Amino acid sequence: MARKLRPGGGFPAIMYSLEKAFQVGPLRLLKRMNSRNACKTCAVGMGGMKGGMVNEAGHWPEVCKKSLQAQVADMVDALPADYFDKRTLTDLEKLTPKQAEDAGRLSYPVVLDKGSNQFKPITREAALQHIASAMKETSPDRTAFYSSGRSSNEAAFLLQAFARVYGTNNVMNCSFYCHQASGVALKMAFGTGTATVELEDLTRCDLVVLLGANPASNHPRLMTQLANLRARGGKVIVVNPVRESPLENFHVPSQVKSLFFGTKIASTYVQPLPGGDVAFLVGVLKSVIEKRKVDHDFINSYAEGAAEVLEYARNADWNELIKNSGVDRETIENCADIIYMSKRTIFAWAMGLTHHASGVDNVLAVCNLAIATGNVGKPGAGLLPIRGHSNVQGIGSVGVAPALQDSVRRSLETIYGTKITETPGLDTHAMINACAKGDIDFLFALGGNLWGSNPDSTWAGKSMNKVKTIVYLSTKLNPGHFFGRGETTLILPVLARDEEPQATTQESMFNFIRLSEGGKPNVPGQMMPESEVICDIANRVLGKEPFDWTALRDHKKVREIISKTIPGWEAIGTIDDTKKEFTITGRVYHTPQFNTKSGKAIMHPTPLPKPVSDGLILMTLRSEGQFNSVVYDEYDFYRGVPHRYCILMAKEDVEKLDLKDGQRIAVRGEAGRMENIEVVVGAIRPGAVAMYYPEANVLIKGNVDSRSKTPSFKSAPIWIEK
Ligand SMILES: Nc1nc2c(c(=O)[nH]1)N[C@H]1C(S)=C(S)[C@@H](COP(=O)(O)OP(=O)(O)OC[C@H]3O[C@@H](n4cnc5c(=O)[nH]c(N)nc54)[C@H](O)[C@@H]3O)O[C@H]1N2
Ligand SMILES: Nc1nc2c(c(=O)[nH]1)N[C@H]1C(S)=C(S)[C@@H](COP(=O)(O)OP(=O)(O)OC[C@H]3O[C@@H](n4cnc5c(=O)[nH]c(N)nc54)[C@H](O)[C@@H]3O)O[C@H]1N2
Ligand SMILES: [Mo]
Repeated sequence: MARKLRPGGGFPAIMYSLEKAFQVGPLRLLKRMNSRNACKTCAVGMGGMKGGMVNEAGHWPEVCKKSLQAQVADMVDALPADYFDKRTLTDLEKLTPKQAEDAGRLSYPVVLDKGSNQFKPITREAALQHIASAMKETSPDRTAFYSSGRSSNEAAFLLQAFARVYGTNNVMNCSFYCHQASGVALKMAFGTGTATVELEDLTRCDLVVLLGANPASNHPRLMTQLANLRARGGKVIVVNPVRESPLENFHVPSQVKSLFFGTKIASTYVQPLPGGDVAFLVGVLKSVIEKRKVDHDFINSYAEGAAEVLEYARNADWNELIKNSGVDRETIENCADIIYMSKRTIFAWAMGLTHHASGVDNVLAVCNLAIATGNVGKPGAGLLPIRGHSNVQGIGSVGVAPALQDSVRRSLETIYGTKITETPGLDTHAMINACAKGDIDFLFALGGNLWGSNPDSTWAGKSMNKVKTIVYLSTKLNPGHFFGRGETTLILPVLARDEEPQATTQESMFNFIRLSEGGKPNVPGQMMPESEVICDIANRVLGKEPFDWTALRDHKKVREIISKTIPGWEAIGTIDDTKKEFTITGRVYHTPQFNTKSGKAIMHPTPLPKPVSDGLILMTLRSEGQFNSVVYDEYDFYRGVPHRYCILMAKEDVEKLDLKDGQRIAVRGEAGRMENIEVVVGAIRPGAVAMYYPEANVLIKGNVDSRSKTPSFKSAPIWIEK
């Protein structure tokens, strides 16, 4: 059966948006969409003080179906008051991610007591008291604090400051499972861990190299930028083992011609093996060297480490590069031609590069190529990690990470009148390992689905079950609340940031700080602002001396402290008066002056990774109908995959294994097995297969990159069993 692959965007996107609008009322939705709040979905950064449908360059209207989807999800009715009375824990464990999401908004606190099989409503006072007692009963090194990327900078700053004053550096965010490899590599190469370009640079470049990213589903606003680039005669090289049809042809809903006829996006489509990017990029560099097109003026003046990296690429064996990358020499050379002929190239990437044991090398190889071709440190060229959650970058910037910069540590010590421990904090994977060993008594999660984001779900669940008390601050239910439970588990309902009584701020992937003015709650209930919960607990645990935490319920005061503590964030201290959103200083490089000691960019050798399997390699991906572990629709519209329990395979592999399209099989991985999986023949290269995250996490072992500590979610060996 031939799959119906669809181009991206267009009328189906518009129809979907209308359908969503009628679920909650079009006027009510329009009002929310237009409110002055940063978009809740990805980190492209829409909204803020100019209104929800304006982008960072001031362009209106910027609407995206994902943004509508997330908005509608927060506007649905509250969970019924007797929801938990009617369901035991055993019943709740049977919910699919979609059923948990569809249950409604959390609007009252609940607790799962030790040994109980039933969540029960609890008063807010009792819940907060319970949390404070649990923290007082244990020692700080047996506690851990996690944040997802949807919360505000204010709540995130409070969380990490509280954890540190309490006495631990076990503070981490979802980044360890996301873009950590980008942060590590960019820091090694340029001295800062974020994008070197701003949104406007995408309007100035003539080539985008898009590696391991599926923006049609995950960052739809970027598709407009890519379509505009093609319209002005520029090129797009896509590097992706899956032929994502919207990356070939996209119908931009806000552009009439494109809406009807579509816009070609990829001018070149390269399909490497999963994990083959280092070899591909070294191959491109080798070809640039062989054609004598290295920008020697640039590297002589502005780079270090070039000799070794160029020597390594020059000596690399073509056959090995071809075999390791899975890309033929002609294609590699063709990409090299396009890149050195371009005047201004932006290299953009997402999880296809970071979710590997060689994640940091992947990103370093991108940096090397950008430096060798002089494509960084000037307008319209540079490096662009396409970030995940809408405020994941801000949450890291304000200190929700195990390691604090020395200057930040010293500022915190002065402000809070206490010495901050120097015991190194745990990364996310190490923290779950510590749970497995029984070393963690108290775990606090500001949003997210920590259980669902882990590799080896069975291990993650068993490990978390050993924790004495786990606290979730959440807006909606997800299976992580049930499988990622501790001996005692508390779920506190919180307001989404466009429902908050006070303004909050967010940071986009372009280092731009936005102000969100907040709003009214969508449903009646006991939801609290995240910052208020944190201040209340801090007050109960640490008392009023030497520092009064209740005073920090005022976000303006928190912003004042952030402005004095976090480098480059000075302007946030006056944003309430000026209303001026701003770009963090010292991050965007329009001149070749970098943040390293010498001021030069640094190239690093990138050895080829050992292939994980000579059989099938599994990548776990997002479908068109999900946001991370939250599933809105079971069907993956663009790829034509009917439901989430499928494995996408190349025709060649299906024939080789004597399988048939539509056949049900079992899939075995290093950590577990999944039964009754449907084979779907699709546009994926031979040797690579794809399944959906988070369900497929039951298959994968946590093989982490030694530098970023990120699990190899996109290169796991698997075996098919009939
Ligand atoms: N609607 C929506 N938006 C989202 C999210 C969402 O779930 N839904 N999630 C948000 C978050 S937190 C993140 S991090 C981003 C994720 O955004 P993406 O990174 O775009 O998402 P993924 O589906 O994980 O994978 C991206 C692509 O990488 C390719 N790929 C896999 N392995 C390799 C490889 O080895 N090499 C190369 N070159 N490509 C490979 C896959 O085929 C896939 O097309 O999106 C954010 N935005
Ligand atoms: N196999 C595999 N595993 C992966 C990935 C993969 O591609 N493959 N991707 C990884 C990546 S990139 C990431 S970022 C992680 C995601 O990890 P997380 O960020 O931890 O998970 P999410 O699924 O985004 O969290 C969803 C939950 O957040 C809560 N929530 C939503 N909005 C708010 C809010 O405003 N405030 C609060 N307090 N809570 C809110 C809701 O309860 C919702 O159910 O997963 C990682 N795991
Ligand atoms: Mo992410």
